Amino acid sequence: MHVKSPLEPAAFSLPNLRNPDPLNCLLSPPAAINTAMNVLITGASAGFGRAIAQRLVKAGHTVFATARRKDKLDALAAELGAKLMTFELDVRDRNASAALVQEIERSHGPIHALVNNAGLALGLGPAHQSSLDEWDTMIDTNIKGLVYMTHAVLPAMVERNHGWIVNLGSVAGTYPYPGGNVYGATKAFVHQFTLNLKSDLVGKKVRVTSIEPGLCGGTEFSVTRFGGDADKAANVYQGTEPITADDIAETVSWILSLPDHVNINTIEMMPTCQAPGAFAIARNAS
Ligand code: NDP
Ligand code: 8X3
Repeated sequence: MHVKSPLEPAAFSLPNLRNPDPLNCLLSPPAAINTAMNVLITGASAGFGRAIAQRLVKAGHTVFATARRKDKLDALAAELGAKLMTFELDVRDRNASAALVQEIERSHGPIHALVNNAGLALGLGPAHQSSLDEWDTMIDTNIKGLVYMTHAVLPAMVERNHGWIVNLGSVAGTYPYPGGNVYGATKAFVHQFTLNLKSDLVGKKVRVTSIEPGLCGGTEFSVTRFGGDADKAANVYQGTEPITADDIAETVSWILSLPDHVNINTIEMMPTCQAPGAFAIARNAS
């Protein structure tokens, strides 16, 4: 069953991907989207979340943009118009997360897709010199916030037998690097939680994906990681051509355009200038 938003008429037709008409394929826009949907994005005030919101509104979807900084969300709403609705939300607040999902579904109809994007890294020091408060914040945001939002939307998606949950993981969840300690571990959780959801959802038309990018520039990620030190953050990208937020937005848009029988479990993406590193070996260590 394909569910349409109660707000919108079908703005796009579902492409016939099983028996494509070759001429039609050539003439169709490359990013044909299913019918217009309601999409909730966490962390939409900056970076990936903001770009995803822009991309999906342009594709005809209605976006519920959430984050803590209401002024940034308001600026995005001024740019994108009535298809973007803004809601102040700290995903670490379990009750607020559940209440917001209920309120949106009551007043605007089903949430067809959730993009669990809100997240952060704090610090790049070795574990034995790290701040426990920063570890708590990463765990509370990247793991618990994502779990709260997922728990809030999932039962209704299963009931409707339709939906998407798109999680922002990271290559840091697969490949260890010095200073990645808790940040990388939170993203390993995102990877495994996504796959475990897939197991529970087998046979359902509720799709779950973990997008796991590497070096991405042009967002606030590194500025946040380095406590607001913009110069230190800029050094991370010196001489590189990183992935951009628009690349991530395009990927999310593609995932949401796929027919009901297709689930993308995991997407790992790196810029061409990046690759996983070699094992570290300390020689003559005391
Ligand atoms: P940004 O720092 O640019 O944006 C992070 C977003 O998360 C902001 O909108 C911020 O909004 C929001 N956020 C942070 N904490 C909370 C919270 N407690 N409640 C609600 N929203 C919150 O980062 P990116 O866009 O680069 O990263 C987005 C996601 O992608 C993160 O999960 C990150 O770990 C992941 N990622 C990033 C990579 C990169 O290199 N940039 C690579 C791989 C993964 P506000 O402060 O207004 O609440
Ligand atoms: C962000 C990518 O390599 O800084 O998740 O951890 S990395």
